[in-house]
Parts: sequence; C-alpha cells; structure tokens
Amino acid sequence: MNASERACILRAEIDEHNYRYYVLDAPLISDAEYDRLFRELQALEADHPELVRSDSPTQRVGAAPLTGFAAVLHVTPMLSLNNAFADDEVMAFDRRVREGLAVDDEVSYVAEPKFDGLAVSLSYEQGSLTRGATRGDGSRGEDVTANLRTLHSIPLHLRGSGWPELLEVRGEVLMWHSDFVRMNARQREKGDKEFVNPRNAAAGSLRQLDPRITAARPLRFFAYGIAVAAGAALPATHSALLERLAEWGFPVAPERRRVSGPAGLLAYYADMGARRVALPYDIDGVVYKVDDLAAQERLGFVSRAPRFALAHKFPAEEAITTLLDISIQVGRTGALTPVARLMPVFVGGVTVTNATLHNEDEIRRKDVRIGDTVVVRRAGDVIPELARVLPERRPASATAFVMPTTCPVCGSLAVRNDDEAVARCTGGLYCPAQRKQALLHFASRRAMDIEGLGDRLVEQLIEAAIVRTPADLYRLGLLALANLARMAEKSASNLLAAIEQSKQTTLARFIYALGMRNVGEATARDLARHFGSLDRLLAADQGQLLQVPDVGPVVAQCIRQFCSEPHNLEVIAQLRAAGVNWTAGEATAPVAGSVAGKLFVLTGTLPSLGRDAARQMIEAAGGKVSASVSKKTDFVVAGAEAGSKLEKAQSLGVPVIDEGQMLALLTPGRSVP
Ligand code: 5U1
Repeated sequence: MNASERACILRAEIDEHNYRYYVLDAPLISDAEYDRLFRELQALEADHPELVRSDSPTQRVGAAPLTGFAAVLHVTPMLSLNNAFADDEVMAFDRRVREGLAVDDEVSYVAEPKFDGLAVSLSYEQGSLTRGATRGDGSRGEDVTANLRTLHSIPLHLRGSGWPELLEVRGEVLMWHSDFVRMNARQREKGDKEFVNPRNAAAGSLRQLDPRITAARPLRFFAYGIAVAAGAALPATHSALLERLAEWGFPVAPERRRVSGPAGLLAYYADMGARRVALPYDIDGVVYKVDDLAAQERLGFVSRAPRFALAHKFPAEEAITTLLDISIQVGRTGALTPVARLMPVFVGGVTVTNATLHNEDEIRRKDVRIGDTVVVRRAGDVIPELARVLPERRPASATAFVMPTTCPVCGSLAVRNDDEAVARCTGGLYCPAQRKQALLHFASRRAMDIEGLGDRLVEQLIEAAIVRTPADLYRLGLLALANLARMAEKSASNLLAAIEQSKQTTLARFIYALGMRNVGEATARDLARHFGSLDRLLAADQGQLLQVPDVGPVVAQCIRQFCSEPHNLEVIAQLRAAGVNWTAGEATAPVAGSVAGKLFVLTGTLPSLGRDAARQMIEAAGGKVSASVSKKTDFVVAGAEAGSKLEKAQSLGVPVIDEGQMLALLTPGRSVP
C-alpha cells in the first residue's frame, strides 16, 4: 500500500471514529487507539505534504489567528422565533396554523428542544464545509469558519450521498454542563476568568480570533434546519429532513418527536420540562414546527418570524434576595428608570445584582420598599426583573422610594407627560447620561458597528469633553485618544480604523443609529426601503410617514419631532460631511424578502452556479423561476452564451442581470450593483 492509499484509509477511519464518538456518542475504540491513528496520519502528512487535504481530520486547527471577523451576509435571513409562555398561546398558534392552511384536521408537528446556545449557519459546497457564520443581526453575521472547523461534531465533509451542490445548515453551538464545569475548573487553576454559564462560555469560545483557543474549548453542535439546498431534491417533511441531516453526519437532537395537534405539543412540553434537569445541556424551552414543508412555505413569515414555528419557553427562574437600594438610570431618550440594587443572587444561570423596576407606577403597584425581601425573576436573555415583594418579611426599617423630580445626572427637570408611564430628563444631549447612551447606541453592532467603543471609553470621552455628538467621533485623532487613561496606542489606532470603516454603511443602519424614539431596527429598514433616501425621510410629513408599513401615529410623531430639531439636522449634516455614506439607491434596490413573488428567467451558463442551484436559491428567497420571457418577467439572469431569451428580454425592456447581481439581489442589505 502506498502513502496516498494509507492516508486515505486513515482519514476515513479517523472520520468514522470521530463520528461515532462526537455524533453518535458510541465510540468503538479507546482514546489511546484513536490517538495512535491520528498521529500516524499526522506523520504521513508531514512526510508527504502533497497528501494534505483541507477536510483531513488533522486540519481542523490549522488556520492562523485573525485580526477581526469578516462580515457574512445571510442569503436566507437567520430568523428569530415567536415565543409563547402559556398553554393558550400554544393553542392560538395551532389555531392560526390551521386557519392559514384552511384545515380542520389535526396538524402534524415536529417538537424539538430549544437549545440555549448560539445559532450558526454552515455552508457546504459539493459536500465540503466552506463557511461557518454566526447569526449576528439575522441578516449579517460574522465569519467564524476557522473556529467552527475545530468542532469535532461538525463534519468537514458530509457523509453518505445525495447531498445538494450547495447546502446551508442551521443549528446551535453549545457547551455541555459537564464540559463547562471541567473547563471552568481549568480556568480557575490557570487563574483565568471563569464563565458564568455554558451559554456565555460557548459564545466567548466561538468568538475567538485564534482558532487554537476555540479548539481547546469543548463546544458541540446540533443541526435543526436547512436554509439553502441547491441541486438536490429535499424530503417533503421537516422530520425526514432531520433524518437526512443525521445521515449526512450532523448531530440532531435525539429528543425530537413528531406530535399531533395542540395536545401533542403540550404533552411534549410537559415531558421535556420534566426531563430538562437530566439533559446534558441547557434548554430554555421547546420548538414546534409544522412538519409538512410545503405547508410551512404556504404559511410563510410575519415580520422576522416564521408563522409555521413557535418557541414555547419554560417559565422564568426565580430567586429570593434583599433590595439594598433603588437608583435611577437615565436612558438614551432621557427616560428615568428605577433600578433595584440587590444583594447578589444566582438565578437562571447568572449572578444578578440589578433588576429593572420599569417605572414609578410599577414600584407603587408592587409596593416595593428599600430593605424588602424580594423575588427576582430571570427568563432566558431577558433583563432580570423584580417580580414581587414578600411583605411578610418586611423589616420595620424598610423605607418608601420617592421618584426624583430632577435628573440625577445633569440636574435638569424631570417631566412626566400625562400619556407616559416614565418621567424623562429634559436635558437632551446636554445630559451626559443621554449623550453616553446615544453614543453607545450609535456605535452598537447593529447600528454603525464601531468595535472597541465600549461603555467605559464613551464615559471617558464625554468626561474629557472630547466627544459630545456622534459627529465628534469622526474628528477623533490618535493624540486625543492616546492621552486617555488606560488607552494603549494599538487600541487607539484600532478604534480609529473601526470608526473609519463605519463610514461605509447602509441607509437602514444609519437611520437606526440616529436613535429616534420608537424607531428600532425593523422600522429603520422599512423607512429606508420606503423613502430610499435620507433627504426624503427628513422632509416627510406625518401623512407620508403613515404610509410606511407598521408606522403608526406615535412613531410618525417621534420621527417628525426628531427631524424637525435643528440640532439633530446639524449632527446629520456633520456626519455626512465627515464622509459617512451609503450606496445611492441602495435602500430602494430590491433586497431579499422583496424578491418574494418576483419572476426570474435563467439563460446561458452561469459562471459558478448550476441551473438547479440558481433556481433553488431564487426559490429559497421566495422568488419564482419560469422557462420563458414575457412582459411579466422581473429579471432575466444571463450567463455565457445566452441566446434568444436574452434578445427577447432586451426587446421587452426586462432587466438583465448577471450571476453576481442575482446573488446581491437575494442577499439582504446588499444593493444590486
Ligand atoms: N430547535 C430549534 N431551535 N431553533 C431556533 N429549531 C429552531 N429553528 C429556528 C430557530 C431560530 O428557526 C427556524 C424555524 C427558521
């Protein structure tokens, strides 16, 4: 047997043992035997470098450390799920599904655990792992391929056969409890920081610039869906799809079940609730999905969540502690929020020291007094809240809280409008607290994405009077930054590079970054899409704003208020003058989602995608593909040697695009070049 044949056998054997150990949890050989095989392959590849293949088991950790993560645009957005806590919400979900499908019979669902980890997307081309990305904001994630390659439960090459040319698998990265405990013990021994819970440990481990660090962390993966499958027919049901993923070598939750009707859903929830503590990993609920994939497609999506799926969350965890004090936090829009300062207590996997009290009415309604014994509640990622007081444990020294009438940060008057539950500081951007929050929001990942501009640094910049408005960020120089305490020159130049990079943005991000009240990410996207230019948005009157989907009178009023404030217009002008820009017409160019219902015709040979792959990608984004060109055709995608269809498109004035433009069209947030 020659070296190439031996390497081939060793790779196959090691892959098989990996799969049996990490995916099936049923090893056949001892660790020592596995190590022997692995070392033999390493030695062989060292002697014959020409035999090394990127999907060899020896190549899981090989990439050099990065300086930052590249952005990845998700062709199919990574959605979130609608949540339910109560049984009647589950019944209502089932009712909506039956109404949507116009059926009276019981619907078949697949129920799965809802992993408390990190959602990721894995792309395979011709069966080989080519890219792995985090969810990010659902449209844009981070390229963490080198890190995901180090997870033994993620196949570098798919097993079995019949895989699509292009496959995008969605799933969750998490850490098992036992691994978490062992890892934290190691961290402690080394004097390194311990992680608070397995979810944070998984997130921290995956976002490492050096893949060798990720490789040393015990991360696992579970697949739960397919986002893109081009070039092969998929099964007709979600349950069969999960089986297919298992055949291709992915770990799939062994606890998945097919159930029928709402009674089946609730029985599964009860069963998993009882088994939860015995599972090796954290789950924060269960997920229900309509099993029939054609029915899923008919049900479609509402806003950013599928109508065919629901996350049924477990009740929040609660703990008892003492309320030490109530302080006031001043938010970005000046809202004064009372915050409970608590005796530290471990609840829902983290140590909680603060909990929101929402507003003055809430304090009164719950009759909260400083010194009380209180119940703190925490559900998933949600900010902990003070659920209730235990009046029977109230000490005689407990004191009532009085809401201040002035801002505790800047001393301006705090005013509560009749129609609002919160009092607001009237200091505007004169108030350092509002300024700080506005800057943090402006720089945040989903807004201008300025990495390195954190809480402490913004505070320093405001204290030193170097930065007052977002526009000042673009005037920062190395000298001013380097003079700040605890600011190394390297960090200062990294920050300046991040600020420079943020200048190229999208209209939607820019609108969101401005921080208008009641304008979240989704509304910012709608506004960008509707108006197509910032100047049109700034000039829009109430009536024009009300024509934007999901914009009601309150939101329209907030936008008008913001856009008619001279100070805001000045900051916007300064930002534009500093070079902040976005592609002209970018917001009006069709983006994924708006491809829904559009009619495409493919002609000629595309440079990288097969005809089937292109069709599947269009269909996955909600478009349709037709064989012939007519006036109804929205786009003709033309490759090399396109013939009569191209001519017909040109004669009818139908837009002709190439493969790159088609991919841009199917990719959220990207403009058509
Ligand atoms: N188990 C599971 N978790 N989870 C999360 N399935 C699942 N599916 C998801 C998400 C966000 O999304 C698809 C329904 C689109």
